[in-house]
Amino acid sequence: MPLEAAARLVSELTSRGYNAEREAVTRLTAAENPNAALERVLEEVPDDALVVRVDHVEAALATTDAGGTTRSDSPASEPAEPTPSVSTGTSETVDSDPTDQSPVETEGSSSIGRSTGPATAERSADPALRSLEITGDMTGESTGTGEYEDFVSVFRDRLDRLGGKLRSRVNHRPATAIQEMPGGSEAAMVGLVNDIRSTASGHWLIELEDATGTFPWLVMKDREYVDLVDELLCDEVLAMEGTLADDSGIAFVDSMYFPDVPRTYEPSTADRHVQAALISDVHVGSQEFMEDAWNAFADWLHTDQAQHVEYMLLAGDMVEGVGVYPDQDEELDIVDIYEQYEAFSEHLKKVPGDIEIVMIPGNHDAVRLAEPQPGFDEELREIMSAHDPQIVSNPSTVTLEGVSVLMYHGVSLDEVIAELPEEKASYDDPHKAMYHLLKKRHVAPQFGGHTRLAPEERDYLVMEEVPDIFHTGHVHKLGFGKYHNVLAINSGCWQAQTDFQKSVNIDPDAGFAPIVDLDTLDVTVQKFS
Ligand code: D5M
Ligand code: FE
Ligand code: ZN
Repeated sequence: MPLEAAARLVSELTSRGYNAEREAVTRLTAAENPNAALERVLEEVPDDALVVRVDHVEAALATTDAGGTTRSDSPASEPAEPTPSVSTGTSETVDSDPTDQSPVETEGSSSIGRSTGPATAERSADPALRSLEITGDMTGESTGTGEYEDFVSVFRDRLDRLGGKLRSRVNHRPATAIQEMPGGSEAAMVGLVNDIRSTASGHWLIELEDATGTFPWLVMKDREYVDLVDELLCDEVLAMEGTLADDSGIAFVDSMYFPDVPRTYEPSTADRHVQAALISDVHVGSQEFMEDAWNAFADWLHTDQAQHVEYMLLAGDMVEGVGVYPDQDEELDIVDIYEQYEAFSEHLKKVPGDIEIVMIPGNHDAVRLAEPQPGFDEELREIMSAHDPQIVSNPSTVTLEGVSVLMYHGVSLDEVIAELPEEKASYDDPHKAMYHLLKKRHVAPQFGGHTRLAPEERDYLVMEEVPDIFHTGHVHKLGFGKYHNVLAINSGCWQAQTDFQKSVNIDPDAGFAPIVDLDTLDVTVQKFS
């Protein structure tokens, strides 16, 4: 079983809301039919379990012949491909199809520099030229009580706001009104994807839901729109147009529309040459935290070469945290969470004091795991106060000299990568997974049994405005490219490969700092490892 298969199994597990014990993954990959074994485990694992443990796997393997003789042809058995360590998405062609079948990236200039750290220079930035505004920070605004009504209002808000981007594009009717229309009528609906099923004859049935009810839409296997079905996620908002069947019980899809980013979107740029470092996943407190690389980065920031870097954005996982994944404690260098933040603060102090820092939390940080995640509490803010960073929620938007940057840690990327076909989203091209979030105008569309979503009155995860830059982390892979002129950039990490990542063949891009020119939105990658 190639190691690639283990990574696939892990992303499949994560997409269903489970973390995994390393040994559990090893057992699963060793089964003769790992996919069948996985399905069996998922059926048998208790509803409230968050972690798939080795005993779950053993129990499932004992009660099944999932170890049987046929090997599935799922992607899990594909051979591993050689992977470039940095993916910059410069190779795709521009697609002018107005139906928007696939994300498009345009070529941005980029280069990778090996930073050796020339002599330290005086930084001469003029803070008076700067501007930094935060929007969408929900810290202190949480209204959720976890009650059923909160789920109703968060989805209603999502449908209202994302539906608003679609309603002018189709002649839509509520689900209940469509049910009453005569057979053969043309109909259109804006709704949340409630269910996606394949039919016995290979067509696709997509159930859309709006405030009045649900209606089933059939995508025929020979229609052009069938190519879009494999990128749909449950709970995303879209519009469908089609023809009602004779009995009006179903409609045949003729077109599909996504909230999307307009193809003609023109991002704002800064009026002067100024740069921002977009990083994430520092993981201080882990034995794998790459202190030398971090120090080299901090030293470089003091050099002439970095004199235009006036902003630093940190997209989560400042520290390694405690108890985030099974067996994580075996790889901790600092076991106390507060001491981890104290150490992180010391590392942050090495960054030139005049650089403006904005940070959001990630899944390893000491805030609630469910998204949106509020910014750190007072005690942690106090620990990190030396550099006076702006600490805001995950997600939040920061506008730097007119350039809006949507910062989101990126946990949903695991899900997008697991659900979509390899060529549309993969760990090697994390920015392509981000394109799908832009197209859906939502940072974490899918709400599954275990998806960590904190229902609020408002859906803070909706991308109301198109950002000029979309910045995520989490998957520990560096990749960037443009989608309808929006720069999508997933920063790498400052943590070398952990034992778990090794066991599932995740090869992180560690010790890179992507630097964005805010006047051109060009990216340069500096390497420090
Ligand atoms: O996760 C970094 C990446 O590694 C992200 O793609 C999830 C994956 N990962 C790491 N450890 C686990 C376990 N134990 N189960 C499932 N997935 C895992 P980060 O959370 O940023 O460290
Ligand atoms: Fe991380
Ligand atoms: Zn993370």
